[in-house]
Formats: sequence, C-alpha cells, structure tokens
Amino acid sequence: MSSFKDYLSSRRELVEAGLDRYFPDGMFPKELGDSVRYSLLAGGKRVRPILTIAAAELFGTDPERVLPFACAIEAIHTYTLIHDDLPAMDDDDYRRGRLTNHKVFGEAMAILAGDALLTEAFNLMARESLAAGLPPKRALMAIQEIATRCGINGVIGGQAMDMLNEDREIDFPTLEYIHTHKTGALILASVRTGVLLSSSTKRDIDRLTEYGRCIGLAFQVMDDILDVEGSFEQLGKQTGMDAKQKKQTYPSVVGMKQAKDVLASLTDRAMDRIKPYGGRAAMLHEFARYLQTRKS
Ligand code: GRG
Repeated sequence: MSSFKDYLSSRRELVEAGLDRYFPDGMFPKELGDSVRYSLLAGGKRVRPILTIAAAELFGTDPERVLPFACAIEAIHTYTLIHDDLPAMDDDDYRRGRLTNHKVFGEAMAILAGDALLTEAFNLMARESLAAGLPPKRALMAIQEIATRCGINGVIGGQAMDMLNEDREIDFPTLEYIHTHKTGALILASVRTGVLLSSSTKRDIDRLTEYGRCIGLAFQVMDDILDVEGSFEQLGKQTGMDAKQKKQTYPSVVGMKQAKDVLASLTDRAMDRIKPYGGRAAMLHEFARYLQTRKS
C-alpha cells in the first residue's frame, strides 16, 4: 500500500481535476464564474472530498464513482468559507493565502458565488448520479445526508449559534454544539457519503459515523489551537482572530492543555472505531493522525 503522503497527493490531484471539470473556465456571467473559481481553485487541503473517497475505498468503491459527491462537498465547503469571510460574518481579509473573495470581487459577487457553489453542488450530485446510473436510493440517501448536515440542524445552525453568541460567555455544551455543527457536521457528512454510496451494512455506517463525529470535532478543536499557535504563513489566513473577536474556543474555555488532551482522545476514539477493518482502513487511520498533527 502506498504511503499516506502519496495517497493524499494522488487523491488531491483527482479532486483538483474534478473541480476544474465540474466548474470550468468560461462560465457565464464571467465575473460570477471568475469569483467561483477564484475561491474554489485556491488550493485548500481538500480534507473533506478526500475523506469521502477514502471512506468509499474502504469498501472497495472506485473513487471515480464518488468524485461528483466529493467535489460537491468541497464546493459547499468553499461557499461556507466565502460567506463566513464576509463583513457581516467574520469579516476576514485573507483566506487560503490570498485576499478573501469579497475583497477581490465585491460583497454582492461574493454572496452570489457562495449561492452558486451551494446550488450547483446539488445539481452536480443529481446530474452525475443520473448520468452514471447510480442506484437511486443510494444517491438520494447521500444527497439527503449532505443537505441535512449543511442545513439548520447542521452547518448553518452552528454558524447561527456562533454569530448569536459573539462577545458572550458561553457554557461548554453551547461551545460543543457550535463546533459539532459549524465544522463537524460537514466532515461527518463527507465520511458518511463515501459509506452510503458503497456496498456497506448498517454496522459499517454506525462505525464510520462515530469515526466521522470524532474527527469532525477534533478538526475544529485543532482549528482553535492553530488560531493561537499557528502563523499566517502556515495557515494562509490571519491568526489570533478568535481572541480578537472574543470568540469562545476550546483553549479559551478549557485551557490549552486540556484542549490538546481532548484532541488526542477524540483521535484515539476515531481510530478505535475503525480497528475492525484492520489494514484495509490504514488510510483512514492515518487521516485521523494527520488531522491531529496538521500545521495548516
Ligand atoms: C457561512 C453558512 C456559513 C457557515 C460557515 C465553516 C464555517 C461555517 C465557517 C468557517 C470558519 C472557520 C474558519 C471554521 C473553522 C473550521 C474550518 C471550516 C476551517 C477551514 O477549513 P479547512 O482548514 O480549509 O479545511 P481549507 O482552506 O484547507 O479548505
């Protein structure tokens, strides 16, 4: 089996090619197309689409079969970043190492680019499922999974709760709600989508759901830690923003040491859930470790 580094880079290449194909140069109106591609093809880590592919591959599914779903998830993720950076939300100037979308294209076009990415993501999943003749029930289950985890009971609910509690002291359950919804939900959906589109049993879905929940929360805990300990050069965005915006985070609520302990125990729990698959789950195992030790 190839090393994890090779695995990441080969699956990343697949995702980049898919994004470029599904959101091609020359979309009309040109300004909207340019705004969409500016953020989408700005070189993110592609964690979520690679997780979809890796979860599918655990069950022997060809990456090409899930690629439209993986790219749709990355498009949705990119929309959340564009909207989150807007002045009405986090008001950030830099993302993925370059100026934020609204700084380059203006607020109206940034809002529309986000809207377009979200809408076209669902178009992409439905269209390519029909074209590839995917079993309709599996395709619909995956589409519903993504819609649910991105909606009021997922990302948008988490973001709303985050906005509503700015400048306020929050209790631990509220912090956990924000993290598991704002960030964890889409990561969980990424894993579950790969499983739902594969030949998997209820037991498989349950195991991978717990894996996805753990790494989803771990991802945001790490994001909180990196906002304190990381740098612009590593992250491609301004750091120290949580403290500046008086946001409650794991380090600010439970302290840095305990935040790191939580991160370690979530990672261990995620790995434990996929143990029954042995070596077949090596890439998902490495993925959990990578998310715990990432610097960007
Ligand atoms: C605006 C509906 C709406 C939701 C926004 C995801 C989100 C909710 C806001 C982003 C704010 C943020 C920085 C959250 C921390 C976790 C996170 C999503 C980090 C960025 O994801 P990475 O690290 O970024 O995967 P790349 O650029 O690598 O894709």
